[in-house]
Amino acid sequence: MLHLHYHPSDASLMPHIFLEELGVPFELKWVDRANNAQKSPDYLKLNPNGLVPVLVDGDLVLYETGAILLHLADTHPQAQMLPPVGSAARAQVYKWMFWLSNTLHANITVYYYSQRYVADGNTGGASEVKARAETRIGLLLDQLDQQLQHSGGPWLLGRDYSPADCMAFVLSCWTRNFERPAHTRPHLGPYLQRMQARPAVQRAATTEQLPPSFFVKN
Ligand SMILES: N[C@@H](CCC(=O)N[C@@H](CS)C(=O)NCC(=O)O)C(=O)O
Repeated sequence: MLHLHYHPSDASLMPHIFLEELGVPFELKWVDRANNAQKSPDYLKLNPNGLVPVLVDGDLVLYETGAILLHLADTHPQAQMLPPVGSAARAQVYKWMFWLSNTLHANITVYYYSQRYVADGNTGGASEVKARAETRIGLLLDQLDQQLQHSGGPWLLGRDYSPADCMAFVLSCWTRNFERPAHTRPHLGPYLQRMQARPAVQRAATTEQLPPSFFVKN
């Protein structure tokens, strides 16, 4: 049985949606972030970074959302969630998954944890870091919007849904309270609606008890 250590609406939502897409049995293990359980000695044995998510697949303990998604796609080849190994299409999925992880997600982390990038108590500095992160993320969302225009949709890479879609969707939802959220862009808006309508997304959202305000501006 697969176990996903998760916290509602966090990065763990990406593999949670993907597990629902695959339709395989799995068990969720709630990480009590309010009590900093992600930094507890037991959790740090699973992920020394103290971050959600972690996937446990038998003897394999895996952290990093992108790696978890790729592992799940690899171990469920019948679902055909990735193009053939060595193909240009597969390389494009890798490119977007890395970009989503190390560029878009990394910048969103700066936005949400801006106080970590300044000295303790420097609230003015933290606000400045947050504002600059929002500007930078805005440019990245423009890039994502252009990719959707270029691919022609309905999914990020075009006709075929891939794990990159779970990442693009959740990261975009996290910008819902920005001055210019992802969903206000011409191609991202309809794409996010298509994603939200997928039964797998609906099931994960119900399980995690996500309010409608998770998806669009409050
Ligand atoms: N690079 C990691 C980032 C995961 C991450 O940032 N998780 C956040 C939740 S969205 C977290 O666990 N934060 C807890 C903390 O910073 O203490 C991944 O992709 O899995």
